[in-house]
Amino acid sequence: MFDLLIRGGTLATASDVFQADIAVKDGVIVQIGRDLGEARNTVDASGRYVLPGGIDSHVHISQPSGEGIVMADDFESGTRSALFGGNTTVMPFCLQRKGEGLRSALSDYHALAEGNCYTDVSFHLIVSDPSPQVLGQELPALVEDGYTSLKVFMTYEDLRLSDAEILGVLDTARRTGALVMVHCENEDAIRYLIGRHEADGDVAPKAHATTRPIAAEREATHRALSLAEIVDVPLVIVHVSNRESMEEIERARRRGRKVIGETCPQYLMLTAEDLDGMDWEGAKFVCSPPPRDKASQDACWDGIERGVFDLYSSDHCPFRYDDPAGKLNPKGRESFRHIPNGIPGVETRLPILFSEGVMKGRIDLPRFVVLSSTNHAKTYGLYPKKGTIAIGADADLAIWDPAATRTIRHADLHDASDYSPYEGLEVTGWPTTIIRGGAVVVDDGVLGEGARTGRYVPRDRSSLAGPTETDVEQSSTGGIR
Ligand code: DUC
Ligand code: ZN
Ligand code: ZN
Repeated sequence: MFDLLIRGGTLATASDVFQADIAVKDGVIVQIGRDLGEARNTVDASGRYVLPGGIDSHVHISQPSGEGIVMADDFESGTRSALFGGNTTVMPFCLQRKGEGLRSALSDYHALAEGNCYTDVSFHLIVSDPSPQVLGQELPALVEDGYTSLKVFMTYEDLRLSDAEILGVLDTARRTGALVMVHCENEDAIRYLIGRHEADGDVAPKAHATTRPIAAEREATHRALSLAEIVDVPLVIVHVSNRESMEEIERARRRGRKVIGETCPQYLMLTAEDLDGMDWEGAKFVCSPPPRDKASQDACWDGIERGVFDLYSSDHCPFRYDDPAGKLNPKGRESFRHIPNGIPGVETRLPILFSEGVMKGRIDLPRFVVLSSTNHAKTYGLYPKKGTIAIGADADLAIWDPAATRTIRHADLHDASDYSPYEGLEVTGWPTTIIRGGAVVVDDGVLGEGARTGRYVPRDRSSLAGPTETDVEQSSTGGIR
């Protein structure tokens, strides 16, 4: 007797689309085929797609922000929103504050997550203070413990690392097998431009985009890739917004570098014009790097289609708009410089890619699976336990109704922000039933009892980590095969 049977659906993996039933026992897929037998519970998936549960490997939840600023989502609301958007695992960032150790940051972060998650969760680290103690002792021990990825920033006064510090982090990554993600924007150039705009009294939200030009992102991308080449480690370039940065990634790959590229819905769907809203409404779209123009959108779609991008993540980083602790904080009303950076999107990430990508014929279903789940698992050491439909894999599944049409309204979403950047967007296709660890946690749009039982998942080292000599196979475009 199985615990669960999912009958009659069309399954899709990173490589195949086929009709089959799935049998689940003890949270794991145990059979895939026809006439599998009896189960305690059955889900009828006929007329729907059964896909690996989405993995969003780039989200921010309960992250300490500027003074007086509070992130809209905690683990409860953030993972609930993720779940309704077709995700069964999310990977938020645990931020190390300057002077703080990584272990103490992690123990605080675990305490926030414990008992509050609707999806499984696993944590990246943000290293802001790479002291000898952190690089020599803490980080190597934490990689052993399953914290196998970390992010560094080239921008933000309180987070940015110098090139020398980044080299130190990369060197530790090479020794330990950690995978490094980089936020690529040139802080000094941005500071210079902010100063110029403020001197001219040009302080509305739109100036956020003009003070963070493509050249600042492209230069930092080139520099980060060069530093990784000097140390000989792979690199994840996160939230890429434009063609010039994509070209840096492709050039590095042609030099034999292992580079993983990520883009996000905002670079496919928004432009800098959205920051130009009346009454400071443009603040709703302030994120970094900023959305660019139509040509950059087209370039990012091209990168999705051609494999320049291996990962498509939300970069969910939610702040409420009409809130003194959010976008309209007292200083944020005075200058773009004080508007917290980030936008919500964990629930709309996959419906947008499904509708704009699959339904509009830009990508096929296997590529959707690759971008939404499989490559996240492969990149960050969760594969093949997660990210695919296979015997022995966790029964983490999203059942999509390809005929469901919706107009995105924040009122229908499940996060704790007070707006969606995609309000009014019409989409076709929605994940209606979600199975996590073999439990039906969303049943035809209704949250199941006991759904808040997501677990923390320690991770293996990425199969992509380590020096280039121990190369894994990359596709013709240099991405993950
Ligand atoms: N970088 C992110 O990855 N998310 C939000 C803000 C930022 O700068
Ligand atoms: Zn970033
Ligand atoms: Zn982010």
